[in-house]
Formats: sequence, structure tokens, C-alpha cells
Amino acid sequence: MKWTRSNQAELIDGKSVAAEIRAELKDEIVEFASNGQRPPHLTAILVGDDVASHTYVKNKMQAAKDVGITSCTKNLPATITEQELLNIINELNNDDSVDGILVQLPVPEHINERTICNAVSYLKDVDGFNEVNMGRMCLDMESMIPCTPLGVLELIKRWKIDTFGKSVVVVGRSKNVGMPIAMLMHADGKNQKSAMDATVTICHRYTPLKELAKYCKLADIIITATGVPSLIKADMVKEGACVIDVGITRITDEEGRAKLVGDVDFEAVRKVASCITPVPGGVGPMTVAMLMRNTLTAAKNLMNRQNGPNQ
Ligand code: NAD
Ligand code: L34
Repeated sequence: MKWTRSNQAELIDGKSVAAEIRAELKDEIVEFASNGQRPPHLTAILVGDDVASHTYVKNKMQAAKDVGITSCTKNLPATITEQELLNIINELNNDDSVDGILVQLPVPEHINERTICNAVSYLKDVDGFNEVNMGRMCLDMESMIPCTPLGVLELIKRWKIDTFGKSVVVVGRSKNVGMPIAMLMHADGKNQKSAMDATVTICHRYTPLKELAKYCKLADIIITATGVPSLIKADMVKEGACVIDVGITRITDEEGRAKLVGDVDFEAVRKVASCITPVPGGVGPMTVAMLMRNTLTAAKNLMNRQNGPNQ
């Protein structure tokens, strides 16, 4: 683990790592499109008018533009029926000019999230939320890996945080974030996964706070994804631990200003940890960068299938 001179945790700068990845992707996409191939194309579906979702999709569209991926957003009303949404997804599945499809979550209550995620062709499923990709990921097989977990993994790798035999606590067990992070962190690399080889403990809303504190205190790496501000306090963190904060909550501070916070009591934990991700500027930009990578991967896979001997 790294130590800074001031004995304050080093900031893990997700924003700059994401920029580095986007620059690499930009070159790869130039090369991909250099032999007459059209650039990769991403279509985002945005249902309703959730403010955060609009910001996130806007960031994705901007990143796509930066790296040379063409993209469009389908803005749909919150009143759309599940069947209408399924019809739109099906059209995109059959559209050869589309490589990647993402349905920004959450979708309105009357629409079943799992039905929607499973309806996206697993080949175009750049979010990795389809049951085929989820299942393959759990088996360490080649698959599209969800962008936030992949972003956490990539950040850990690029920041050279050692995970081999280390103790990792993942706080949060959601199917899209906590669970895949835990799957990736204990993978042995024998199949097609990166070897992270950590000992993983998963905590969740029914882990009593005292237990959560106990597990966290033992961890070399804490990865938290709950959306509960200040859940992770300084006295729960081992000296020199690495803290990855996936949580994002919009709050209003004492001066009445809107602000984003993670799950970690940042200023206090910073005095104990050896490295820590900020919110914003930590995992968020990595999520967006990984979506770009997944879109290029989908485009390459689809091209190879079209040119393959069995097509
Ligand atoms: P979710 O609501 O589906 O899951 C939250 C998880 O936190 C659950 O598994 C729950 O058991 C656990 N939890 C809730 N309260 C807890 C407590 N007191 N102690 C321990 N565990 C508790 O949310 P999600 O989609 O997994 O997202 C989690 C957070 O991460 C949210 O703040 C979300 O905005 C953020 N997020 C950020 C990114 C990013 O790119 N940075 C991506 C996805 C989600
Ligand atoms: N289908 N739904 C689908 N795929 C996803 O991967 C997501 N997620 C989560 C919500 N729903 C989804 C995202 O895209 C969260 N998420 C996401 C995307 C981008 C950012 C954060 C979360 C991001 O860009 N965060 C910036 C700050 C943005 C702001 O100003 O609000 C950051 O620096 O953290």
C-alpha cells in the first residue's frame, strides 16, 4: 500500500485514469475504422426525466464523441409501457448499424427491470446486465462485464493496488454493482478473468452496523456501494487501507448548495486510509470509460461474426 508524506491518503484520481483510457480507446477506434469499417455505434435509452440519469447519459454521449463512437439517445416518456419499450429494444437488436444498446436504470416502477435487461441482445449488451453476460461473468467466462464493476477493477489495476491474498470487504450486494464487484475481486484468473485473488466479504443492509464495522476494520481494501452517506467512518477503517467509494448521493449542504457525496466520511477516513477515491471524480468517470470500451468490444465482436465462416 502507498503512503503519502503528509500521512493523508493519496487520492485515486479516477477522472485522470478515465481520460487516459479514453485516449487509448480513441487510437484503437481510429484503427478499427481505418479499413472501411464504420465507427462503433451506441444507442442509449432513457425513460422518464430522472435528473441524475440525464446527467449520466449526457456524460456517456460526450465520452462517445470524444473517443469517436457515434451515439444517440432515445428519450422516452415515463408512461411508456413495458411492451412498447421491448419493441424498441427489439428493433435495435435487429439494426445492423447499432453495436451497443443500454437502457439507463432505474426504469419506472411499472416496468420490470430484469425483463428489460434480458431483452437486450447479449451481443449488444454493453452494460453486461443481460442474464447471459451475468451468468458467464460468474463462471469467469468471456463476457461483457458491467461498467461500474469493470471500472473499479481497472482503477485498482492501473493504480497498482495489490489484491493478491488481500482481504476485501464489498459493502452492498446489488446485482448490478456490489455482487459483480465481489465476483471480480475473488476471481482466480484461470479462465478468462483477471486474477484478483482477494478474500472477499460481502456486507449489506442487514449486516448489523457493529458487524459491518468489524469486517471493514479487518479489510485491506473496502469497496462501498450503498448510497448511504457517511456509512463508512474513520474508526471502521484499518490504518493504511485502500477505500473505493462507488456511492453517489445528491445532498444539500449547510449553505444550501447541491453537492455529491459518496458512502465514506471522506475527510475523516482520509486521515486513516492510504488511498481513497473522491466523489465526484473517482469511480463515476471510470464507469463511463468502461462503457466506451465495452462498445468497442461489441462492435469488434459483431464485425467478426458478420465476417465469420458460419454467417
Ligand atoms: P442499490 O440500492 O441497488 O443497492 C444498495 C446496496 O446497499 C444494497 O445491496 C443494500 O443491501 C446495501 N445497503 C443499504 N444500506 C446499507 C447499510 N446501512 N449497510 C450496509 N449495506 C447497505 O444501489 P446500487 O445500484 O448498487 O448503487 C449503490 C450506490 O452506488 C448508489 O449510491 C448509486 O448511486 C451508486 N452508483 C455509482 C456508480 C458509479 O459509477 N460511481 C454506478 C452505480 C451506482
Ligand atoms: N443501465 N444504468 C445503466 N448502466 C449504468 O452504468 C448505470 N449507471 C448507474 C445508474 N444507472 C445505470 C451509471 O451510468 C450510475 N452511473 C453513473 C454514470 C456516470 C457517473 C456516475 C454514475 C458520473 O459521470 N459521475 C461523475 C459526476 C456526475 C455528476 O456531476 O452528477 C463523477 O465524477 O462521479
